[in-house]
Amino acid sequence: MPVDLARVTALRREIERHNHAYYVLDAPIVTDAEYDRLFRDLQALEAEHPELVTPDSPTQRVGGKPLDAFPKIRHAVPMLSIRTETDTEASGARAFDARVRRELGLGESDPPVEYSAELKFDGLAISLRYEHGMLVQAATRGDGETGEEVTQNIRTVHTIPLRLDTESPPAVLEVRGEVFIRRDDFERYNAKQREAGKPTLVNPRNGAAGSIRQLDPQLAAQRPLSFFAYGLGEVQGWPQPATHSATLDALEKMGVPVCAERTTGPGAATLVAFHDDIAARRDRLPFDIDGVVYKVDRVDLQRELGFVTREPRWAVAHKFPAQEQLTTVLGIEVQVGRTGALTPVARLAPVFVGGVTVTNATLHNQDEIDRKDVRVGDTVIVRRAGDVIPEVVSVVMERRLQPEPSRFDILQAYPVCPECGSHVVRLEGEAAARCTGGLYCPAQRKQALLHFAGRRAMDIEGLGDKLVDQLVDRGLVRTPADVYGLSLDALAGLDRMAEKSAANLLQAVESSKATTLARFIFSLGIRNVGETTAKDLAKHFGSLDRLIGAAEADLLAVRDVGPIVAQSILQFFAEPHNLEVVSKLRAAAVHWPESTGVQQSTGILAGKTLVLTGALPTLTRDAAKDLIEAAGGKVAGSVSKKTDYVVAGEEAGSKLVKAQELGVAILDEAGLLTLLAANNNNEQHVLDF
Ligand code: 5U1
Repeated sequence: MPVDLARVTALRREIERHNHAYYVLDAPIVTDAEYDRLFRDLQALEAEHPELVTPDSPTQRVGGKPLDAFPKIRHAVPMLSIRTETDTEASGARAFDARVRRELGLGESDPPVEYSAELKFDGLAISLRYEHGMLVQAATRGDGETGEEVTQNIRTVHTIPLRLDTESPPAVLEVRGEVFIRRDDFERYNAKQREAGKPTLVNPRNGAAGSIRQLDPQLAAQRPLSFFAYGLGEVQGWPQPATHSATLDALEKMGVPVCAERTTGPGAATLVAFHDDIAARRDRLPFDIDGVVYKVDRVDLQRELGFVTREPRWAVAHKFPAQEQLTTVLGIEVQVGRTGALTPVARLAPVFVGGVTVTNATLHNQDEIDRKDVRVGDTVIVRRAGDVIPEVVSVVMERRLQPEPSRFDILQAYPVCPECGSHVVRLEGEAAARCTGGLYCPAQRKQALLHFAGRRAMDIEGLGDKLVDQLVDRGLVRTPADVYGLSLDALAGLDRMAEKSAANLLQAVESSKATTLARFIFSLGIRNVGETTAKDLAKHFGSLDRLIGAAEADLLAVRDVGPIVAQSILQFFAEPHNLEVVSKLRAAAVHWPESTGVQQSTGILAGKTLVLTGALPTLTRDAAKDLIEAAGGKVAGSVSKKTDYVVAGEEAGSKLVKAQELGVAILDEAGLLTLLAANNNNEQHVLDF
């Protein structure tokens, strides 16, 4: 063999081996860089010696020239369809077994029939023709007799071998199966398309079918298609195994992808168990299926059973309830969540999908409404998979009403919150429109109260979620201000509230009145204002009224406050309902020391960012954080180039490694305390928050 041919052949073998490991086994054995290098070497050699290019070369997977139309192909062996069992319950499997036994003339005392069970993939049926081991042709089913030749597109499917991996290939081997798109590939592809402002695929099934029917193979090559084999067409020169299951095993050995989710066993019990197992795991499978398929395993029995009108008597598709249906959008409303986000919900004409009647489907947010262009009156595809909330997948544009209904805009339809009448805003960079009445809105009540009472906020011990649920559900507390009006009598009627715990709670409520400005600001639950920002704001403004009266420019002057945080603060205090609650809290004697504020922290750690990792010998996380912040420093959650110090304790993990990589200064607890001692000697920064 000439040197170049030997090298080309060796490179192809190696690349195909890596393709199989990567695409079929999902277990790559070389790095992407190494794979790219091999691929480029092969491309270069083929460019130098065009006479060495063969159709089975991995370089031929990238897609050739666009076609005007697909040539028609007559299938040597018709591509049959499969009978569907209409009974979607497990009894459907028993009905199939009973039919098979009757048709084979088996009596009750005869042994059970051996069956093979596999998945019914939701894609496009394809026939692959291998001659002497080489993929020479691929065709769609068409009407079963005649299909369309889609060889170029099929070559771009990486999981389909261009050459069978066997020393003695059959003269002819037609492999039949399904081209489909995995869910993760589908999501990844759509995300990439969205980012590039390009069209997305509606769902994996349409995506697979549309890609194969694409006349431009270069476009098909960009679609993340997969393939599983489930049967044979014409075979010459190959002693086909005696059973269907052994046939699939043999195909798999030749490098043809066959789904691992398959089983073989005796009688209806095997089928029922498989059906139930797959039905329970359907939503966790990496690809969509629309049911399972049962087949008589022995090929001789299959022949004996034969066909009726293009459907074999030896196989049946046992479908699961459809996960997608068409319906109409009767209206679009919003639901206000615990954090104040307004989620648009489509009210739908009732439709049976995924095993239940669906009347609502989430539209997620304004961007999703715009992207799918959903309007009231539209016919839409609604999807319900497992326990996931039903969602509108896409609009059937051909059925849009005329004249066209107008676009739905959340802020226009809901300028104020439907729950509490507070203003609705959409912050820059946020997907959700939100109610600004955080302290007042019934939808946000429980969340707001829990946050308000939290340890790092007003620190009301005993006011946890169970108690908050009861207080809100019984109408005893509507806003955080109501907490200060609770009495022993009111608490006495609550579940699991002994007199002692009621008294303790009231004591905790009383103690919480004396707080700090930073805690109070944090307790308000202003969006994007965490504990550190609350401290920065308290330090900077010194008084609540100065914060409430601050203009955007004043807010932007505060350390680490950017336009988004500033907008959140402005919108919170612009809502009269919130001011009303703040005023009631003050009237209830919630108080804190105020000051004139400081423009710049002067502590020894002013402007420094520290990261804590591992367990410190004496200080808790919270205590260390308090000390650092009191010295003007900031505690961040992750290490970056901007980190000034990492304080590492025992069992410090990846943050310590990262600090070492980036050359960030590392302290232990003693080192931190030494730094802080220097701060304390430097008495100038007495802060009053
Ligand atoms: N898994 C599987 N899907 N599927 C579809 N097997 C299978 N067999 C089919 C079809 C249409 O047809 C044969 C029974 C002819």
